Amino acid sequence: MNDPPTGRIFAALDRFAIELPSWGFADTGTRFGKFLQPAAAVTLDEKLADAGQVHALTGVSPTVALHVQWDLPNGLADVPGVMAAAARHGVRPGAINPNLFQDQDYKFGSFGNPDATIRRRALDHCVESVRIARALGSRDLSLWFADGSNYPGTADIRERKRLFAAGLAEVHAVLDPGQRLLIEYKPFEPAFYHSDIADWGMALLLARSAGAQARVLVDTGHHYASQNIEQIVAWLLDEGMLGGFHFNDRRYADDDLTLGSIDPYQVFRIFHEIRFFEYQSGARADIAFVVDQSHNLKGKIEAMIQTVDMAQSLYAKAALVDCDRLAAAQRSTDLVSAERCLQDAFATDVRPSLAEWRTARGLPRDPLEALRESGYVNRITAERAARPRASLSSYA
Ligand code: RM4
Ligand code: MN
Ligand code: MN
Repeated sequence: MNDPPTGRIFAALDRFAIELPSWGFADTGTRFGKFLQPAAAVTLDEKLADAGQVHALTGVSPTVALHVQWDLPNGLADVPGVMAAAARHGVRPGAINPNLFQDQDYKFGSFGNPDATIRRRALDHCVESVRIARALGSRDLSLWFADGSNYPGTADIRERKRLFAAGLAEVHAVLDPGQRLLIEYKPFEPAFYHSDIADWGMALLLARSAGAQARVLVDTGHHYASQNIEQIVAWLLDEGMLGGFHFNDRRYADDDLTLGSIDPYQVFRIFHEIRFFEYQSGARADIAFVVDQSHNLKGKIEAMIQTVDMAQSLYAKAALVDCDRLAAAQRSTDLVSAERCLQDAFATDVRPSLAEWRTARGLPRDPLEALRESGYVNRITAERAARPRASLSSYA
């Protein structure tokens, strides 16, 4: 095979960015427990410092998604501190995630709760989160709901659907013109009988009814095992309703493993659908790429650099699909040629070009190696092991 076209790879990498989740640097775990890491971030300053480290070494992760309850427990009052910490660590606040699932009040749901007082509380929290996003200069309010029920007959599914539609419209009404409402879906967990926003169709209907600035967010881990995620992506693109991703990999359920660790071809196929859409429409898809992972066993900063590196490689591979050839092969139903367009691109080793791109941009050729050589993890391990952990109370 010929050498990969460097120009195409560089052009793709120049426009690629991926947002990191603040909670990806904290101790998170499974429902059976957490394995604590001495280097894990506890404070927001530590989370932003670690994210800043990933961005300094990769150059493509300038923003950090924040969870209001975990990162801004005092709400708007925490905004100046967050801004100062972000600036100190060379990153910016990204998507703002209200927390509508941890408080005891939310036992029977938030927007779908039969109790109007609790629904009000959830709505007020979202409205405050929009204000926080505005004050931080963040564009996206990213909503995930744990709402649902565990047993047949225990919830009025249609009534809850209407409550969700009303609640989302109310939140949408307080957005600034440039802001967006991203609606994430998930088929099960923590609810095990019905989830109020269980799939992309439900999220799409709710986004449509909420208002013009609402979009669907696809978390790659939030599908049944054999579901065709790239088809969902293609449909949402065609409807102008794809707002963003939460990237992670999985083998069984919502495993939150490192992107591409189980099935890199899946991620490649998603990127390909986006690139093919852009090729055919001539428009740039306005999509937020965000990581949503929980590294229970791996070192968190290393895992995050692996993720960014994997995302860049797969995005670069997707840019190598010869779209002219592919479109012609599809039109003439030359199945094997069409399929090979994808397979050839996926099989191309883009690592040398990626290393070259990094050198050309003044970044380390191998960010993981650079992290190990920097001594950063050793330093924070010593520093953080020395501080009291009593304040570690929230999930992340
Ligand atoms: C959910 C979902 C959300 C994330 C929470 C913590 O499964 O993926 O995006 O914020 O977990
Ligand atoms: Mn998610
Ligand atoms: Mn999830």
